[in-house]
Amino acid sequence: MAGVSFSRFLSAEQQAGRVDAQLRTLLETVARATVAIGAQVARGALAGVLGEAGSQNVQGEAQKKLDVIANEVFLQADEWGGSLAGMASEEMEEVYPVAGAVRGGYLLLFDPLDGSSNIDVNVSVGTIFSVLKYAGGAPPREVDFLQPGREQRAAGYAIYGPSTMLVLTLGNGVQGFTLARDTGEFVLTHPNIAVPTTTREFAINASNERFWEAPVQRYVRDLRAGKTGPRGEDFNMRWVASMVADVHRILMRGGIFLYPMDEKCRTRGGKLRLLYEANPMSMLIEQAGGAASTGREPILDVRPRRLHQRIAVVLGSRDEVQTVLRYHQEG
Ligand code: P6P
Repeated sequence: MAGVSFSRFLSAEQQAGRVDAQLRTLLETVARATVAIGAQVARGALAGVLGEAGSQNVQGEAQKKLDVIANEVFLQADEWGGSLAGMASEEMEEVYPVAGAVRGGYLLLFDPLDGSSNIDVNVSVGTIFSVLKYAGGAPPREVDFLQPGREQRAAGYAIYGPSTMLVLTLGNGVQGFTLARDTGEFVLTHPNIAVPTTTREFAINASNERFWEAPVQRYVRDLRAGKTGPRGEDFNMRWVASMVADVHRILMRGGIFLYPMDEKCRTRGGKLRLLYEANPMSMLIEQAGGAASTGREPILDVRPRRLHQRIAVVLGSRDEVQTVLRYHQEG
């Protein structure tokens, strides 16, 4: 019911048997961590935290100071809640087993600050998270995190935009919460989000066109041809270069997002990371009635081989994703 607090929502989900006490505690801790990260992001240059941290992450990308701060906030917030056995992050090469004897039954994977290259220019960024089950007794190893996306117990993101929102799925639809800054509480404002089945809006980094595979080149060429082309309709384009912002727009009004395989990123397996970007976003999109594919198979069915594995992503309005798959089948 719109208007209820995040805690009240989780209490109802626990009573309905969709979350247990450990997962509820974990999600409440994650929500609090995103409020803290959002507060740092909102301070921008005033906090002296913009710019480069002078270090690189496991991807070889320059870390922004806020990347590092956001990662620390998540680690500290979630380590002692008693729900986790371990964590993994875009910003950490190895998995992070939770210290201490009290290990919980879940694994938390996250991109603490997705789209961080946008921070210095004050464009929306976000935090993406994914929750997997862990039944082992020993400290978890990388192999314990390598579960197909369909195994996720929860997935979501926070978007730090004009408002801060938390969007979450527990496998029973998608719910959107807006941060009430006066109370610091997330309030249910977008219950049961549904992605429109069709769209006239696509999101892709068009500067990579010459590197795309032929089916994607043909697909985007036909979109750009508009009414005079084979689609017979005009299309609009958006590219925020912040996956959270582009996916949030699609959840709100439909659309298709593509970061396809291209010759530039082929040797790395793609641009976006499977475990803590593509999988959580794909679960959200599927739970909202959309589709998410590598271009050849559902993303959530991919069996991960490495922690920081990358993958091609085509997700959004169901009918439009099916159209892209048809272009791939035509070769
Ligand atoms: P490009 C941000 O770095 C990110 O991982 C996603 O959030 C975003 O969709 C993509 O990369 C942007 O990539 O090549 O357009 O800068």
